[in-house]
Amino acid sequence: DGGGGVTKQKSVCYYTTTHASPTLTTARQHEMVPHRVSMTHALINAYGRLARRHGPSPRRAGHRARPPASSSPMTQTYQIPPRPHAAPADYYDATGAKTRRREAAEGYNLGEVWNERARCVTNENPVIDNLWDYCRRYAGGSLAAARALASGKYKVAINWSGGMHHVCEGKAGGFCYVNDIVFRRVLYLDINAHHGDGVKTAFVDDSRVSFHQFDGEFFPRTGAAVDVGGGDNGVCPTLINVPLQVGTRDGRYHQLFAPVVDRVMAVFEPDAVVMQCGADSLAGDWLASLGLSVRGHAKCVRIVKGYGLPLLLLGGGGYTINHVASCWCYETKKIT
Ligand code: TV7
Ligand code: CA
Repeated sequence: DGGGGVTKQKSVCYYTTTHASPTLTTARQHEMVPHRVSMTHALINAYGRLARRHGPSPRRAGHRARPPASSSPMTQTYQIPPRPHAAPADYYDATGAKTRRREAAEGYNLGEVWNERARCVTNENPVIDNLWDYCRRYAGGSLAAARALASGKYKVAINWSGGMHHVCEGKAGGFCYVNDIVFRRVLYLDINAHHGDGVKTAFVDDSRVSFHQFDGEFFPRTGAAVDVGGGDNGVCPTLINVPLQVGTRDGRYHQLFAPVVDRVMAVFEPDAVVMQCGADSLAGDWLASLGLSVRGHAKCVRIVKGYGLPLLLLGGGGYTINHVASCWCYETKKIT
């Protein structure tokens, strides 16, 4: 029970993963690794949105941390300790155990692997320092956030360090290592500029909607409008793709977003919503070419919040990092 019927809950539960220092080497090793999330966190903090601190101290924080029973706005930060020079060449298997076996890492699409389509060795999911620690913490934040919603004490939960929507069937992909999105009996909405391919199989009995840049080339190339799934012989499909042209801006985006979401809400009547708020759909992103403004991006969040369901907000992509921090800070402010 997501506790959707309880009217008294107003509070927002906030989790994130930050780095102790923005100058950590890990911050420079990988596109996704969290300098931009630290920036977001610092900005939110600077705006005074994180007035009260709860939960374990950073030393003890981690995936075991439990949300506090308080109903006031709260923060919980999953701090990655500064150990930049630890074990650089170690690979990690699915259980987190270290392995130096190259084949094992390749099987999980980790480190330097041969990419058949690009016909070259790629390293998009690099084995960064403290990789497993990083995964445990961002996924732990999403789990704790989901638990906070399920407890009925919170109406909205946020984890800007989560939203890793490319991980599928034990394979890292597109800068993502552990899928923190896969929950049952919920509506999944994805406004990241990329198609949320990694959650497709897991949400086949639920509902999943991704809005994404689509031109046949853009990573991961999937997500055409005809590619719907689930449901009963094409009736009431549970997987819905909304491909968007390069340069799609606020007006056109919302023209699609509002009615699609409204119809999905009416048909599926979800008990809870997980929303991946990747900020690479903003104009001027370094990787993607959509054209949302910060207000336009936040309007999507506002539209979804308007349905009053327990709502889990996750981060995701976003590669022009000052835009990312502004966007998620603005959304945090608007929702609290
Ligand atoms: C959030 N696009 C994740 C989005 C993942 C996108 C890709 C790059 C890229 C990688 C780099 C780099 C890049 C300018 C862009 C097929 C390839 C083509 C690597 C040269 N610059 C999210 C993943 C996507 C790495 N991958 O949804 C090092 O862009 O297109 C691809 C794959 C093979 C590898 N080559 C690119 O936003 C969860 N990568 C610069 C340096
Ligand atoms: Ca998307």
